[in-house]
Amino acid sequence: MLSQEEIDFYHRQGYLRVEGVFGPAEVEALREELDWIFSTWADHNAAWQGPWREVYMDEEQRRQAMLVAINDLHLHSARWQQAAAHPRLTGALVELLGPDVELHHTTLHAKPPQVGSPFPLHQDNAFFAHQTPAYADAILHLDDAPEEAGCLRFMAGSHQLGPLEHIRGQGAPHLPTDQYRLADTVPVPARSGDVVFFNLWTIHGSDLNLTPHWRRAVRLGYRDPSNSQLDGHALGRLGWMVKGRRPKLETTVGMSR
Ligand SMILES: O=C(O)CCC(=O)C(=O)O
Repeated sequence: MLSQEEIDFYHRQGYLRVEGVFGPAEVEALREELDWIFSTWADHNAAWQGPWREVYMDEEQRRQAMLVAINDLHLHSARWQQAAAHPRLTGALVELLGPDVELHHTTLHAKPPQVGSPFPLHQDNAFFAHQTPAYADAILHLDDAPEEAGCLRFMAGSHQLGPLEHIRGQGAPHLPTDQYRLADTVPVPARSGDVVFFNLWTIHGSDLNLTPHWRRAVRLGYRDPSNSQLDGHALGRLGWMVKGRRPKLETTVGMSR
């Protein structure tokens, strides 16, 4: 699925965009299902809060910024559960993580036209900490995401810093804005059907969606099943094996009973 060059790039830079993992008809079917999720389960008032907003947006933008989000859409929709086991997606994950791959969570982040909210720089480890970096997030794009639409942005190679202290208790966990600046990140524009993979420890964020179009993306988090979770979302929950087998470990054996 991936070339050796792509695998090396992921390990060196901490992220990787893979084009056309999902075909146009597959994307269209998932978009239709998202319409239903939008009108039934999704939170339409999910923009991240915190003092970082003063740095990322002017006053008018702060008043208008919006995000539609929901965690674990694969637990609400069979079509999304099937998407999480897509052969090209899981084929790439085996090459990044090894033969055994467990789905940990899914999350929708939909930025509405013109007012789609930014994300402050952070590591996802601050939201679901694990013992090792053997964890890859895969962001599936349902719409084209050029730079002006608030595409993902990464601090290249930052996963090598390991887990960092985040500012907590003031909205969403985030890194100090004076030390970690969006201007120092690499934008990774993508097309619908592309998947951007990144390491749990890679620093990332994104800017406002200023285009007249939605920027809908779903994050699917996968781990080596022997990588124990320490804290955060879905702690204590066994995930679905999308490739290989779960090793019998002290830490997970009790969770199966
Ligand atoms: O969707 C985005 O623009 C950023 C998402 C993000 O930061 C994340 O999924 O951790």
